[in-house]
Amino acid sequence: MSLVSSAAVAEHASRDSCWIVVHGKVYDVTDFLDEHPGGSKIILKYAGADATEAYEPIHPPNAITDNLPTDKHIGTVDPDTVVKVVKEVTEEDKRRQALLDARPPLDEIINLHDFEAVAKAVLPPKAWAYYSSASDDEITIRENRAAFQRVWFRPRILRDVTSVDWSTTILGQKSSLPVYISATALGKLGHPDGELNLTRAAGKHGVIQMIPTLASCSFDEILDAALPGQPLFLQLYVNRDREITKKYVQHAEKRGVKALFITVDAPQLGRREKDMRMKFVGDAGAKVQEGQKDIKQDQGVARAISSFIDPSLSWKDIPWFRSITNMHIILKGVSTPEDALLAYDAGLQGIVLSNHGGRQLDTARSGLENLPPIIAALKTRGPWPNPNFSVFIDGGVRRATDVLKALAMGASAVGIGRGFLYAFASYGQEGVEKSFQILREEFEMNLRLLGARNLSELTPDMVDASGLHQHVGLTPADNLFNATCKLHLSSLYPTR
Ligand code: PPY
Repeated sequence: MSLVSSAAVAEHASRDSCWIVVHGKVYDVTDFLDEHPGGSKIILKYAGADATEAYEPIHPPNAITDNLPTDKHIGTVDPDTVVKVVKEVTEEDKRRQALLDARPPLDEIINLHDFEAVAKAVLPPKAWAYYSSASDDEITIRENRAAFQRVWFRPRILRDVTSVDWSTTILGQKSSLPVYISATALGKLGHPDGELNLTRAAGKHGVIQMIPTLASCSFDEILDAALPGQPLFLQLYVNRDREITKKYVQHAEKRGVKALFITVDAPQLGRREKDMRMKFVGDAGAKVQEGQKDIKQDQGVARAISSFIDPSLSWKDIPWFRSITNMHIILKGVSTPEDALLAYDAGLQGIVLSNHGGRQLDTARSGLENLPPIIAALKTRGPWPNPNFSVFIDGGVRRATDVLKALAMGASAVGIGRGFLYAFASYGQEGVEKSFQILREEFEMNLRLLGARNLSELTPDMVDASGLHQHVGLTPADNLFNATCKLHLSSLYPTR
């Protein structure tokens, strides 16, 4: 590859000829401008210059090389011509650093809610908006927490709970917790190591990570960070170009991924208004060019990059997925007994009762509320639990008690997305490890208090879910969070 001087790159700083530098390589993106899922405006902001810093958090490293024909790979920037700009430390940088410095020490973090409070304080506003946002009026995201509060325990006593064991098997893979790390996208918005924080912590503690299609790290970087034999699952957004999906899925299987979770609740992305208001792609200062076709401005980071997802996906595609992989196939985002039975009858290996963390159809019911009718429907096909079909739930899970309720009601395991995301956004890998430690302690204590020595001793009669479908009345306030985390936070960070 030829060496290109910075001055030569700078000559291509317009819509008619647009070169950018990413990771020291020069690319001609002129013909790609209108195809960029995030719109042309954001690329033009960096026309003739280095775009690495903006590119990094929202693209895997290979996105540009995979999408741009090789004749558009111009060369390598001549390092001798790069003017080393001492990056100006802005007021915002200083403010963030002060917030990071003021984080409570990890041993003061005592539950998963605490990570959320710290993440809210330390994350750049755009990252917080993207991660925390949910659709429309954010009713479903609140309902996900509220639903757990409508299920009450019926603990049993005098059962010799000296030793208790909360380990399990998820889709044939050993797991130290009845919890897996659910997929959340764009990890580098929250921490420079992105999803690798999760991979490393999960490997060390015997927890299974579901890799997101839209990770900031590349799929192979994540696999390379895993320990030999570390079980991993893959979340799949199905591409309009099925060949891309086929290659991706088969590559994952070759690298040893054990299960494919196909996202089925996002034919179009929900309106996450907090994210949209951040105008992620239409940043102030972008060079607005004459005749620019840019319909993708001001819509938030998620909507900006979601156009590759195929809304035509249907039940007819299931046999095709079966034909391209031997991995377990699970549908992520099921809400009704009707669809649960269709998935079962299609020969799939499981479903996730999920509303996408409240980010898709607002006022959709919680996974927990959908669990009893779905288990009842599946029981018409044979005894439950069924070793060949798993039912997972996710959404709003922050406590071992949440997990134990779902397991008692028939779930096979439970996914946590934001809980672990906030742990690494605030403290990196150590934060994730701490979150596992917190959950372990909660499982140990709550299994004892419930009178179950292991997960197979959790039975439906250990919960009273009779109020689960009662939607009347106000959503209960998250009292503990309000009373402790927020107050604690406001004393630490009076400006937030
Ligand atoms: C989400 O944000 O809810 C996602 O599932 C990830 C995502 C990110 C960007 C585009 C589409 C989906």
